[in-house]
Amino acid sequence: MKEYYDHKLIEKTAQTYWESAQIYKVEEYAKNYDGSFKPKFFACSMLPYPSGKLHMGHVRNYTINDMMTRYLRMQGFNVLMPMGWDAFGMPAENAAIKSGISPYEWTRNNISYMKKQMLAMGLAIDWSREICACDPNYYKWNQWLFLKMLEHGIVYRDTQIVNWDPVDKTVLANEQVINGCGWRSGAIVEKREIPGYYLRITNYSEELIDDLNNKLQEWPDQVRIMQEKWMGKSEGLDFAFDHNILDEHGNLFQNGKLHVFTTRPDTLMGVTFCAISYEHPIAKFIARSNIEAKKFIDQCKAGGTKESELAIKERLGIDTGLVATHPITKENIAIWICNYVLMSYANGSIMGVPAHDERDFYFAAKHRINIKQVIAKNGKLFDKTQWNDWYKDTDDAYLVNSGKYNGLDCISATNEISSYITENKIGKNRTMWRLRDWSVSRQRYWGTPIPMINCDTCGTVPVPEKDLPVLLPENLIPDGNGNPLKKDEVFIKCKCPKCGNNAQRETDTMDTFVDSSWYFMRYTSPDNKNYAIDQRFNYWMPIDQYIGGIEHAVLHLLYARFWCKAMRDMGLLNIDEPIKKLLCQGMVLNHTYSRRNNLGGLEYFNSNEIETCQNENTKEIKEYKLIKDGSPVEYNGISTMSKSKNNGVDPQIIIDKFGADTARLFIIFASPPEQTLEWSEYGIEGASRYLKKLWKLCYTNRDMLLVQNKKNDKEDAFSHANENYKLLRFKLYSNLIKANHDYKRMQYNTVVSTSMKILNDIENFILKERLNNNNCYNIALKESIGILLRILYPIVPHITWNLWRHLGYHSLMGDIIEAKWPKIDPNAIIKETTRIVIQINGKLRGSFLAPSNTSEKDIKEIAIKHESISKFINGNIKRIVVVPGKLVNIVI
Ligand code: ANZ
Ligand code: ZN
Repeated sequence: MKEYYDHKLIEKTAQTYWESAQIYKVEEYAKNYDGSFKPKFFACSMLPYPSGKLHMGHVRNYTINDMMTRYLRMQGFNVLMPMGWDAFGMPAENAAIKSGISPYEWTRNNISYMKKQMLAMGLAIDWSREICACDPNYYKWNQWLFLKMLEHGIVYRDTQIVNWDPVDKTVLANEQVINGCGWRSGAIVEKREIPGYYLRITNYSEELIDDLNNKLQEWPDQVRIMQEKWMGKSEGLDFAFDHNILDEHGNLFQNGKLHVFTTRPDTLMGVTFCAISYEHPIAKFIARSNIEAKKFIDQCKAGGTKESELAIKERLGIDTGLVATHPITKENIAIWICNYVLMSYANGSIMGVPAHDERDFYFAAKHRINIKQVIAKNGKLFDKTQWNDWYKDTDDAYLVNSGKYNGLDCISATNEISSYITENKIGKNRTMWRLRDWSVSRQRYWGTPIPMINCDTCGTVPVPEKDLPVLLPENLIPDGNGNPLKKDEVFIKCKCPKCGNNAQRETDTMDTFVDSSWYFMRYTSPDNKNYAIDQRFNYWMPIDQYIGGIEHAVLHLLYARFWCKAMRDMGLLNIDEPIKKLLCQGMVLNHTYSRRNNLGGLEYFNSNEIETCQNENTKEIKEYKLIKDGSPVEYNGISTMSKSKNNGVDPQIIIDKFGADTARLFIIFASPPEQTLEWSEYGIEGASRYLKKLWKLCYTNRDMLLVQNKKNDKEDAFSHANENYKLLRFKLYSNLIKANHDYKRMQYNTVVSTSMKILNDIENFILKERLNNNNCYNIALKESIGILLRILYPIVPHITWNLWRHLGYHSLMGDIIEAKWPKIDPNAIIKETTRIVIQINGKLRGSFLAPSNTSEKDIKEIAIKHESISKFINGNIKRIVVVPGKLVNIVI
């Protein structure tokens, strides 16, 4: 055992052993010594994208997961902590464009570096189950599942609208469109309609919402609310305005019906215009003959069409000059083309109620369309020149200017108007969803090839199951000019499985969210060559604890839920939800510094480039300077660690300098898992000091700790137990109770503070008792350090694993990972002894310790014989008064 804490040696020794003993490999149906089955626990982190190296967010995520895994394992669970790589996706293609390395090579290099880092962190990962999305053994099953879904009608083909860069002749992802222009070419991006594949997630809308509330009670509310909003269920009325607009063949558009959806049927009498999307068939038709309309539509096309983009846009529109008939009043209602009506929602056309819908209000005000109040509230005055939020309220409101509906409250009016509409077959009640089917085709190279073949005679034909996987060529290097698969003859050329003629392979690949929708299932059966998942799935799934960032609250976590339900319905598995409990760890924050450069842009600096200048007297920070040039920079407060703010801390530097245990201890101690974590150099040093102190204490007392206590030594110790010994045990077990409680509720940061208290208590005990160097002392040290090491082990596994061995615990209780979690000694936490004060004629003369249940008679006897008072009494005692558990007063 080395005298000083040599983190490099300690961590290397532990990791080498763990690897050689395969200590984290888990098998299904693991048993206890008595033959009973251990309960299983599947603890999983969201798999990382192999971007190059681990960042602090990863380190935090996996440390929390690792701590949970180790703790539960000591609690007797059979715990699976797997890891994988979300290895397909755009950054690899971008890196290829920039540096000419193939996405395959770039990804593989990154994975091997990041895996090394994870090993250096000492994570308890079962690497035998490692999954990599770009490995054919994995994506083969993406393809297989895709084909199954096609068979079951969950996959279908339809047109999709994509961003088309006319210069680069390529489809762009949304994030490659910057201000409406291509990121590389700068050309104005066009919308194009091309065929693509969709997954029918909307078939599951109801179940996805219901289960959110019924089955996912252990998910954070925030995530459940975000998913619910995203799915956007709304109940309303779908009905039509009649019109007689003819198309080029002289037929009525949509049978003379302009369908609209409203959640406010009670406002029907307040309609003063109708509006259609610029993508609506009537709008497109008008554009052929109406130059103004065409100009307006082109203008809409150029801008973004995402809902979030539309929300911040000015309400623009153009009057078509056409009209439709109000279903109740039979008035003519003007039809406008508006930029805020979405083609992708409901019917792509709306009834405009400017008095009670804020968007319609601003639109009408701008275009001088009549604003007709139909909802009123007592004591409120309606002002047409200004929007007021009460205009949209339904509580305590009633109808006005609405003919026979006047005076009704909003609910009754909604019911009556809806009944009129449905009874007269003008429309129906309808539930509308914001959720769209999932478009999974990507016009990119680095993804799972969609297993379809396009044949001139037979159309689209699925690749036969026996021909899977459709291998993705690994040697291509994208140059930014379209999908390289399109130019790869070897890939494209194939025979049609139906007619045998020459055909072409589909070059679109799958959205990478497909990979992440079920990878965690594959962890259960990673080596099965014949099935995506096997019976081992039933043992491990569902995930008991999933850990990851809140940024995945919607897409990933919704798709994963859908995927599981779709597999269930295809008879592949029998659970409804894949994830029982979810934890979203907080972000890691750090200080940010910046300065404007010559070009006027902001330049950010890392804290290790900054020097702080303090006022000599007050010690207050006066200014921040860039070390390099000595000129001042501005301090911008703390914000999320990110590349763009240059405020990241490289975990590798911390590991090299202080060791993984220090990094882990700091991360766990700095804040509870769900909260944000503020990075602190000072905190890191504190964590390192604590570990050094622990090492030193164990080193100094190693001889004592190595003594093999015999059973009668322990009995002996109890009979000689003094006050300090009992106090130490009392505190030790009280702290153990607290640590247990905090472990269970995942309040990991306070487990660390409890461990710090325990170490202090041990140090204090040593100071007081060192000279009494007896059996009692040895036993106390051995017991308390043994417990401390186990409490700390899940957090700092390397140092504790080493100490456990060096101090001989190993030979008594086995490897620390298999060691039983310490049990509470109920005797230790009873306050056994009390201090009794001795008074003579009411004056304090001494005290002594006695067992709490000592009888009055015994207390009197001890008091009389006590050395500190014999000199006062000389045998003439008049009376003795005992207050049990507190004092003895001797009257002389
Ligand atoms: C008249 C009205 C009056 C409306 C009123 C609201 C308030 P949610 O709740 O999100 O489902 N709408 C319908 N289809 C639309 C489309 N394709 N693009 C843009 N807006 C559309 O929204 C339903 C409401 O959004 C509908 O109810 C409709 O405006 C509008 F005081 O009809 B409402
Ligand atoms: Zn064919």
